[in-house]
Amino acid sequence: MNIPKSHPRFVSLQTREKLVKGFDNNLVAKEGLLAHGRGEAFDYLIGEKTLKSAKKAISAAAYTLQNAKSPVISVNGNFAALCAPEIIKLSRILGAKIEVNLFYGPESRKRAITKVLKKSGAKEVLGINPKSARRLKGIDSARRIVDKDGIYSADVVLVPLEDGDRTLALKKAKKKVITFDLNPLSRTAQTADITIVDNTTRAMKLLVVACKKKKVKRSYNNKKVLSESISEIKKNLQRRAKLA
Ligand code: PTJ
Repeated sequence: MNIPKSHPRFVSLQTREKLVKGFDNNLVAKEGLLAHGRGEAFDYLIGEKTLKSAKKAISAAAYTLQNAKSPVISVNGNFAALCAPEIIKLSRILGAKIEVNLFYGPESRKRAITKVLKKSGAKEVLGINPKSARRLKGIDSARRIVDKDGIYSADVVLVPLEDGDRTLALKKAKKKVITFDLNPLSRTAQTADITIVDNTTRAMKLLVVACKKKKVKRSYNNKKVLSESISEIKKNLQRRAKLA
């Protein structure tokens, strides 16, 4: 296909390739490929660009992360395959810990993800040492195992491509949850404190830039921003349908 490199479709195809490569290299779960497919469909509806509402959420996320005492970036297979350099940059800017936490959790995949993060420059990656493992209440999946020095004691957790159960469990454990989810209606999107309705590939870059700047506190209401994102998607679709 002859698509210009700057075209969103080209970027989307490149992203798909990264996921497939991540699967071949034991970073991404089979289910992670399915999750990506769902994400692609929502990204298409969004128009494959960052919405105004997502920019508001990114700004609020930056303020919250900058003011956190013990921020943790939780990493799963898809996030590692797509955003390893940005994860490292963000952790350095914020002094945030990085923890591997998987839904489908064979230890070999955790080790492969840790290796990629270290290759990208991470000094320390939590989530692989059984001695510091603790259980988070209210979760049945492998995600319940967290590190005592990481997610277990964090006040703010950045979680990509989540499952609703863990977001709820983290909130019950009195942690602030910031998530990326292209689906504004997902349980995670609706439960998190701050939901960035955008592709991690675009939003992580913007979050890194935002966290470098001194942020001022602004009032933020996640439900309101989520409903703004739904209105923006609706308008986008109406505009595109008229053009067709
Ligand atoms: O932890 P792992 O590596 O074992 O894998 C966990 C997966 C990703 C399989 C697990 O979290 C999962 O099943 O996720 P779900 O329930 O399918 O939810 C994924 C959500 O993320 C969906 O709402 C997708 O629309 C959205 N999504 C997919 N890709 C992206 C995304 N959101 C932002 N950026 C993306 N690149």
